[in-house]
Amino acid sequence: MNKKSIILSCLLAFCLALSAQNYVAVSPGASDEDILKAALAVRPSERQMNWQEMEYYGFIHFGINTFTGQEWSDGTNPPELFNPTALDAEQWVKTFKAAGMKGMILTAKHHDGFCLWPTKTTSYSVQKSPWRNGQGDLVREVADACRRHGLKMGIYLSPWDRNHPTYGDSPAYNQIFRDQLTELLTNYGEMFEVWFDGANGEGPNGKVQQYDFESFYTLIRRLQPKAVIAIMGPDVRWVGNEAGRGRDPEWSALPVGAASRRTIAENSQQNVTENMFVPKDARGADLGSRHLLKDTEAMIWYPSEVDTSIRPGWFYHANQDDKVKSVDKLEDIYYTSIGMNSTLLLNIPPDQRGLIHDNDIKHLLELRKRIDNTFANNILKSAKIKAKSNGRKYSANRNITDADKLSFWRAATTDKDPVIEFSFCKPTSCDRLLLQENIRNGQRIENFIFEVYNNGQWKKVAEGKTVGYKRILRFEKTTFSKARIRFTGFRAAPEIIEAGLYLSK
Ligand code: FUL
Repeated sequence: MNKKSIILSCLLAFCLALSAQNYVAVSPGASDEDILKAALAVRPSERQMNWQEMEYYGFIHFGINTFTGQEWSDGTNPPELFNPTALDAEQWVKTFKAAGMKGMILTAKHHDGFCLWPTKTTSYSVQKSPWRNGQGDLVREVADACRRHGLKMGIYLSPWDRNHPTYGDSPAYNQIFRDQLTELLTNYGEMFEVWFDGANGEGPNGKVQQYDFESFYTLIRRLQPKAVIAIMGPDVRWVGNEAGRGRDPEWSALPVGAASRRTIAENSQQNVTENMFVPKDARGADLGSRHLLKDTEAMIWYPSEVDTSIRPGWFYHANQDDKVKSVDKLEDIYYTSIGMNSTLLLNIPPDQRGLIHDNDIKHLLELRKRIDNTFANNILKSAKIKAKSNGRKYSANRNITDADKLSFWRAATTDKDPVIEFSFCKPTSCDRLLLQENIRNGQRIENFIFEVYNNGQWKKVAEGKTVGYKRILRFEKTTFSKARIRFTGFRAAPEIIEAGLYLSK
């Protein structure tokens, strides 16, 4: 790009950021066409965009359960049990960095109510534990290590609290929860994500707490305007299962009902002993295709996050040391999350020493190696690229292989069958297609087909529905000297920011 187009692109991005709207109202009785306009008008906010670009980050589940072998404890375990012998947050952060992750989300408080920082809101915390003679602050240690190594930090704070005496007395507990948020969001530097779990296993005779979520959101926006609020929150959607799988189609532009807290809570895991990492409905479900938009009051930008654990449990259990997910399985998860228009939040639970186990580290590093090797060489860089049509000033050519977030190809608005064609001087092999849509201008693509030309004819190799921020298709290794992508369904002229063909290693 020359100087002038760089300045223009920056200006454009600035204007878009100012006008980005992640909520677009639809008037009652609106026509299909008007609803579609709203679906196209909805855009990621700047904080959603920054979060989406992180792609891969990790969870740390660590707390009182680490020392009792439990997944959900009821808040009665004595705090004295919390006693890691060699805790080293640096080791966690270095492992995440080496794995290629961009951030770390720490369970500051899980459902049992045990707080990993010396909070003023309860005595059920590290202060009452022997760890660092009751002087420890794990949130501080993680925050410091993250800053030192350039990893972003996020906080998981469970709304469900099985220890706090005020839980169930709605106004009193809401104030406690706001106080906890205030402590976490003012004393530890910048946070990129606040994670609110929808799980609650109180059962029919349990306590009923009416959470004042709106007040939690207002507080977070004030204290940490850059942080996204996930799951029981307006910015980031739980993909709907804990098995590491996104959908096809995976729409980020969705009818507002997708953010209903009631539905999220109802679908959240209710009983950890059963079906924990078993895929539920997410695979087949479709949340945002055209026929599902009817009667919506508004469209929202609500992108998906895939959360899953590297082990069978969220917390560490020594008897799961040989059950760390295989590198093949983790690689598969990479493709069904990051490769399916979602971010990946992979849980790595430290052990009772307070260290990440060697088995987990080995698989994480091996995964990174595979991904890095596979995506090191974009074969398209040596191709001649030609689009059937180009929107004014948006030619396919180098724009889609230049790794520039702002330069892109757009098909002409009149083109009913947009195609980008690639030709190579010699036969070339690949088994991965990567596409990134210019989501700053909304999510548009509904269907696409990848074809190669051999023996005088075009043959379909793979196809997908949505693209969104990033889509990766896997297929059998195929050799060709000409290939093309046909966009067979779209809501407005497709815009591609990056495209790549790769051969897996
Ligand atoms: C679930 C919780 O119940 C699990 O224990 C874990 O924290 C997971 C990330 O979310 O809803």
